[in-house]
Amino acid sequence: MAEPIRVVVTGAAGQIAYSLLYQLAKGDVFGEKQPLSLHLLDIEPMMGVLNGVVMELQDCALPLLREVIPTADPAVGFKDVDAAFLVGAMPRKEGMERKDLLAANVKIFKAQGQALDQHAKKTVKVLVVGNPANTNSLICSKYAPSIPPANFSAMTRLDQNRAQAQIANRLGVPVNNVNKVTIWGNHSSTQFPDVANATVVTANGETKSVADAINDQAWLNGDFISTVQKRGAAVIAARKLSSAMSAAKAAADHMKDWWNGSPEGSWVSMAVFSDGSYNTPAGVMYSFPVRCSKGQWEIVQGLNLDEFARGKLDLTSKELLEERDEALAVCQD
Ligand code: NAX
Repeated sequence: MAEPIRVVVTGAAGQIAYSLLYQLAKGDVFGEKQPLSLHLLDIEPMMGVLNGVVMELQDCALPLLREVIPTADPAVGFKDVDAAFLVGAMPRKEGMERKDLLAANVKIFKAQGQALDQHAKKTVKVLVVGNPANTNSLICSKYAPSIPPANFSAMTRLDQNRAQAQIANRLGVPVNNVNKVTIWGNHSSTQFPDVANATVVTANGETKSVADAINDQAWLNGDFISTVQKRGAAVIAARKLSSAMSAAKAAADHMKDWWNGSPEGSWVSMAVFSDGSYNTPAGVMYSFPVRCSKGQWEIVQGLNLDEFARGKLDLTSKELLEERDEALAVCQD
């Protein structure tokens, strides 16, 4: 059997981590033959709660789980890690805009970037979930200069999964019949869920474009987009808590595809450093359609963007540039 890998989850006493840790420990992400040590990082006042999570992980009796290290010390949490799920942050409350969160959370990600730089493996793959995820990831990378920028990403997979599910439900097909759904830009209400290139295997086994199968462009350009954009807020309004089970599943999906390769013949959405592709601002963490192979991602090139799409991409670019400038100002304070 392979040597154990080290995986850190921050915010390990929180609600997303509670769903994520089980998926990691049972092999859903790194494979059923890959043993692992879990590093659980949270803040000092949460150590009692975290101890309960450790007990439950033990009680799951999972053969791949070789070691659990609960800690409030980033030097211990990030020591020699191969993969990092940066979930810990202040969650958005009902009525709170993402911008309100930025100042508080960016400082956490600056400190965690510095700790990753000092203590993690240089090959570590970092997935930022804590909001504002794209900008937190950018700041984290900036303060971890010894780790390649391509090793940092932020999560828009929940948005992709939400979009895929909306299309699948409307067409009455299983969700994995829907392929090539793209989330562009920021994980926020300016994101652009785009199905212009998406395909679906219909109930009678035919492969069609989603646009032809749905045959309702007004819905695709209207309610579909706003439902996906506002889904997080809708879950908060209903549950009085932000998405957790679905967020954890999406984090697992994201890392699994990055680590093992994305599905053949399709692509996935990940926020990664923009290289200016599709006239997006180089240097911000922008969600693109990507293909992953051998642990590397590559932006899918050559997709056509009509005027409607162009406007949406530019809008989310503008927000990401504003967030970047605000975050850099906070970090210099
Ligand atoms: P919880 O409040 O349940 O858990 C957060 C945990 O982070 C707490 O245990 C807290 O003590 C810990 N924490 C705070 N500061 C920390 C630090 N400096 N180091 C380590 N741990 C720290 O929130 P939860 O529902 O788990 O959400 C976590 C984050 O995910 C939030 O920022 C939330 O907004 C974000 N989300 C991102 C999503 C995405 O698609 N990118 C979707 C779901 C979610 O809203």
